[in-house]
Amino acid sequence: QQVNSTVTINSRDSLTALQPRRQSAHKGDSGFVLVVGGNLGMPGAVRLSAEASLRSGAGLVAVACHKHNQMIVTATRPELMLVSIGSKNIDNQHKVHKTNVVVIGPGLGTDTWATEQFQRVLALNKPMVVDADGLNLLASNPQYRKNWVLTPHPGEAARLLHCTVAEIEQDRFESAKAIALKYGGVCVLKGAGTLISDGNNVVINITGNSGMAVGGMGDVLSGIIGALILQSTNIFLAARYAVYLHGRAADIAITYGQKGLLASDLFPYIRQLVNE
Ligand code: NPW
Ligand code: AMP
Ligand code: MG
Repeated sequence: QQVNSTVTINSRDSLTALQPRRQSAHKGDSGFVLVVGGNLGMPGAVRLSAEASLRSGAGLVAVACHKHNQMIVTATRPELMLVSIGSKNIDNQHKVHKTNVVVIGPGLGTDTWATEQFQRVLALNKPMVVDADGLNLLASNPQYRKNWVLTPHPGEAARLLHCTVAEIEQDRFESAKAIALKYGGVCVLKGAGTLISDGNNVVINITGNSGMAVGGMGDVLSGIIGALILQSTNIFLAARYAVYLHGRAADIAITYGQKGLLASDLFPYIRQLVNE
């Protein structure tokens, strides 16, 4: 039964997921992603996610991170803006209000600052990608929404379903479905053969390789999904195409073999693929 309900992602999906950019387009047309995370010790996670959104075609990307990390994030990628959610500054409030999609979780941590960021993002009521520590916070305070994509690896999935990693891995199809049904939206259950489920359908991705088993790789995926939600009318399709593209970029990037691949090595290929 599981095999019958499984379909693979093929290149036709890509054509419907991405609209071509109009010749007269301006940056506002391509959409605005806000990436929230980057607690102390983890500026890289939010930096990788934010660049992934830019490289996937977002017109504007802003980061909300711990104030100690703000300089490193923008100094290493000056195209990124900084915002502070909840600040009373009018210009800042305007930027947060204009955001089309929020990615929350990369390097967020689970301390008081992180919890506050998470609550503020939920109150914005925007389409969201919830990854990493955003999922850990969600697991301890479960909520149901239709307009989010949750991107757990098996460890995070086990926290979301309050079970063991072995139980998740024993039936990944049912686990992906159960997360989407419990929390709403779309679940991307990561790992070799990532599964994407909207609670009814489960789709298996066929791209990617073990070179991706390296820190930062999931952070890049969250940014790609954020940008593709902007460019698609359907979060399920956006998630499927983002997972496909992420794995395909890694397949192209392993010219010298799987060991030693970096998450940031994917950026040129992500850009190539969104334009194909
Ligand atoms: P183990 O170790 O195998 O026993 P966590 P994280 C399990 C940020 N990062 N299959 C694993 O089990 C992230 O964004 C920052 C099975 C362990 O128990 C997060 O905010 C980076 N089990 C934060 O760090 C780069 C698996 O889950 C636990 C599994 C923590 O995220 C790195 C580990 O997961 C990172 O992205 C699998 N496939 N994968 C930066 N440069 O700033 C994991 N587990 O505790 O959620 O830790 O994923 O590293
Ligand atoms: P994270 O654990 O959040 O950093 O996410 C890791 C990313 O790399 C996910 O998109 C995984 O699906 C992918 N990944 C990790 N290991 C493999 C593997 N052996 N084969 C294919 N994809 C992998
Ligand atoms: Mg991760």
